[in-house]
Amino acid sequence: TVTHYLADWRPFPYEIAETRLEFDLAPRATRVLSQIDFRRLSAGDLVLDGIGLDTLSLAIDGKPLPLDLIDAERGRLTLPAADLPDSFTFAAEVAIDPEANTALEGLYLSGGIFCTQCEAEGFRHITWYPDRPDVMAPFRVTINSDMPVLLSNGNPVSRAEGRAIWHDPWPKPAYLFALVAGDLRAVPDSFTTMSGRKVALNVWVRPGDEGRAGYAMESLIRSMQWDERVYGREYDLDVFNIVAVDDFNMGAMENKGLNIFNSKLVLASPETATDGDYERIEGVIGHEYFHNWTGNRITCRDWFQLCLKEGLTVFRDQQFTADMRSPAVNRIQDVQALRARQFREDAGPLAHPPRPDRYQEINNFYTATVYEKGAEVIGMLKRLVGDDGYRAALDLYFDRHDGQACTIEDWLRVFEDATGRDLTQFKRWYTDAGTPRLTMTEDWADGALTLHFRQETAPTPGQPDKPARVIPIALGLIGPNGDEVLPTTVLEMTAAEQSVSFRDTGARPVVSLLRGFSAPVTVAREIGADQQALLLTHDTDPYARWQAGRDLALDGLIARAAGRTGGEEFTRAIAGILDDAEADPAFAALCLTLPGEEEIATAIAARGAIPDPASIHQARRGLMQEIGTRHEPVLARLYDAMAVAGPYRPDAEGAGRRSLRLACLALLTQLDDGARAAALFDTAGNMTERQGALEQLIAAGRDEQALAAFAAEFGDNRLVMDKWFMVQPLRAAPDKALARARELAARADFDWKNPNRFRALIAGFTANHAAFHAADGSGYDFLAEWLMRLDPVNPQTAARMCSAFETIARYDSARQVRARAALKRIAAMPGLSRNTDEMVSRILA
Ligand code: B3K
Ligand code: ZN
Repeated sequence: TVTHYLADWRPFPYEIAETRLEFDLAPRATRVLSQIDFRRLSAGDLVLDGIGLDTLSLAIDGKPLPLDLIDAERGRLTLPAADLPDSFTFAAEVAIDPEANTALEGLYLSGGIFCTQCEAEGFRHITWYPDRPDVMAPFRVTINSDMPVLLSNGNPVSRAEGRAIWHDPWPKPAYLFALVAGDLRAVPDSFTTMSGRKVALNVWVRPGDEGRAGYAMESLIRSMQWDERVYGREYDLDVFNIVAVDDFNMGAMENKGLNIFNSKLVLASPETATDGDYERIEGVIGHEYFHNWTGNRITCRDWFQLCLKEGLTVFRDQQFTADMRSPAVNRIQDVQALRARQFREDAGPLAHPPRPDRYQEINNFYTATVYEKGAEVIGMLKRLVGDDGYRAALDLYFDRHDGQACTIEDWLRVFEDATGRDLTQFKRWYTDAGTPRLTMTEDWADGALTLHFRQETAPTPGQPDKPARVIPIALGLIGPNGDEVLPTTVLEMTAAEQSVSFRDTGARPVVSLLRGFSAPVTVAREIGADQQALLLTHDTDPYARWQAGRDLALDGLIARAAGRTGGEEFTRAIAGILDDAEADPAFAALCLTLPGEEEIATAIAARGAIPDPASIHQARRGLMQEIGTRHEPVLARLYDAMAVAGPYRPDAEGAGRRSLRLACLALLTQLDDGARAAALFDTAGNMTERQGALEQLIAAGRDEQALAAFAAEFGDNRLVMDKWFMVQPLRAAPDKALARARELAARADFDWKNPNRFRALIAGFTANHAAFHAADGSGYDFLAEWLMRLDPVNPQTAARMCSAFETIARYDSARQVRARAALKRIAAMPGLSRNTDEMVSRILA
C-alpha cells in the first residue's frame, strides 16, 4: 500500500483548456470517448489516472499511442514529456461496466438509473484523466442513450432523440463531474437571483415519488435566498438539478449544477419521514448548494485540504439551519453530535488533524474531524475576529480565490489580511489532532474570584507533543440568587496556563463556563451539585444551561453504574425545566433526555475507570424510572399537552413539541409498560410519533403487533423499511438485540448491497452499546462477519463502519482481546480492500 503525504504535493505540469466527453450508455459496456486539450505549464511527463478501464484506443492530436504506456497495476498512463508538443489534444476511448460497479464509485446503476459518484477519486473509474482537484477545466459532455432523462453538469446545449449535450463553462476538477440517465420525473420550480437571472430548478425522482420531493425543493429555494442574503453569493448557471437515487455511499454530492442525493435526503412526507429527516433534508440540501461557492468555485488544491471546503460548508449549513430553526437548540444538537462522533474519533486510534498530512485511502478521511471539527474551528475564528472581521475575510476569500484550488494557508491568510491578526498559533487547530482538556480551578478571596485555566492535549497517533492552542473561552458569572452578574466575556487563552480575576461580583458567583461551546474542548472543573442545579435553572446561555444538567445527570449515572445511588439532584432539578417546558419544548426535551449509554461510557473512561456496558444500561434505565416515578403527573400532563392539533407541519415549532412529547413518553413507558406508546403507535398520523412510539414498544418488549403492522403498511417503501430494520437492533434489550439482528439479516428483504439497508441493520446494532459490547464478543463477531462480506462489494461503506471498533481500548482486557481477534480476522482476509485495510491497521496499531 502507498501512503500519500502532504509534503509531496507538486503542481501539475499541464493545464486543460477544455475537456470533451462522449458517453454511449449501456449497462454492461458503456463507451467513453474523451478529448482533452492540454497546454504545458512546466517540464514533466503527463501522468493520467485510470482504474478498471478497458482501453480501446489512445491518441495525441489524432496519432495513435501504444497501449503499453499503461501501467494497469498502478492505474497510470505516463506520456513522456519529450514526446509531447506544447499544446495538444489527448484522446482516449474506453469501455466500462456500470452494472458490475457495486462499489458505487464512478459510473454505476441504481435501480436502472445511470449515475455517478466521483469524489474523491471516482473519475479515474470512468476514463483516463489527471484525477486531482487542482486540475480544473470547462467540460462539454455528450450523452447518447434512449433513456428519457439525460443530465450532466452546467447548462443544456441541445437535446435530440437519443442524445443530449451539456456545457459547463465554470472550470472544475473531475471530482465534480456528474452524469445521470434514467426514467425520472421532475418536480420543477424556478428562482430569480439577486441580479435578476432566472434559474430553472428541478428535483428529479422516480415516477411515483413526485409527491415527496416538495420539501427538498422548498429547502433548495431557501438555501439560494440565504446564501445571497448572508454571504452575498449568487448562483451562476441557468439550471440547478437535484437527483435522488436509492444506492449511494453517503448523503449527497455537490457536483456542479447537478447534485446527486441519497433518496433518503430528498424524499419526505408526513407519513414516511420524521422531523429529524425533514431537518436533515433541509440541512443537506443547503450544504450541497452552499458548496457551489465553497468547494466548487473555490476548490481544494489537494485532498489534504478537504476541510477547506467541508469544514466551511458545514459551518455555513449550521448557520443556515440555525436561521431557519432554533439557534439554541441546533447549537446543542451540533455539540452533541460533535462529542459523540468527533471527540470519540479524536480520543482513539483514528485521531487525525482536520488537515491530515498523510493517508492511504482518502475516502477514509471524510470524517467527523474534517467536517464537524473543521466547522468548529471556523466558529472559533469567527468569535476571535468578530462578525465584521469574518464577513470581510470571507469577501476577500471569494474575491481573491474565485476559480482557484486552495489550501488552509490561503484560507488563514485572508483572515490575517482582512483583520490584521496573526494566526500562526491558531493554525495548530488545523494541524494538530486531539481534543484539548481544559481544567479550571477557582480562588475566592477578598471579594475577588480568580479562575486558573490549564490546557493539555493527550498524544495522538504520530503526534506525541501538543503545544498550547488558542482557546476562546466564553464565560459569564451567575450570582447565588440566580442573577447574571457578568454577561458573556471571551477570554483568549494562548498559554498552557492562564488566570483571570473578577471583582465586585457581590457574593461568590458560579461560573457559567464555555458558553455556546466556544471551543471544541473537554472541561474539567470542581463544581458541586447545587451549583450545577443553579446553572441549570438560571444560566442565561442555553448551551451552558443544558450542559449543567448534562453534567449533573452524568454524575448520577456514573454513580449508579458503579453500584451506588445517584441522580437525585438531577431528578430534583429537572422540576424547574418541567415547569418551564412549554416555553421552549425542544429545549426541555433536550434537558429531559438522559445522556446515551455511549456517552456515559465515555465519561466513565474519562475519569480513568473501565465502563461496564451492562451496568451502564441498567443505570440509565433505573434513573429514567426514578425520574418518571417522581414526575409522573407533570410528565403525563405534558405528554397530552404536546399533542399537535391540525395537519402535520415539519417546522421547528411542531418538531419541538413532538420531541418533548416523545421525551415524556420515554420516561412514562418505564411506568405504564408501553400502554401510551401502543396507543400513540395506533393513532399517530405522522412518522415522527409512530417511529418514536415503536422504539418505546421495542424497548419495552411489546413490539410484535406494531412491527407487523408497520411492515404491512410500508413493506414496499425502502426508506421507511430502513427505519424498521434500524430500530429493532437499536432498541431491543441488550440480551435480545443480536438474535434479532441475525433474524433480520436472514430476511429476503435485507438487501445488504444497498448501503442504506446495510447501515440500517448493522449500524443500528452497533449503536446498541450494551449489545455490541457484549462480554462474550458476539457483537464484535457479528460486525466483523458483515464487514468481511461487504468489503469485496463496497469497500467505502465497509471501511467507514470499522470505526465502531475505535473505542475498544477503553473496555476491559477480555473485551479488547475479543475485539482485536475480530479485527485480525478482517485484516487477514484475502483481497481486503485498501480502504478497510487502512482502517483496521490503524485501529490495531
Ligand atoms: N463532498 C461529498 C462527500 C464525498 C465523499 C466521498 N467519499 C458530500 C459533501 O460533503 O457534501
Ligand atoms: Zn460537503
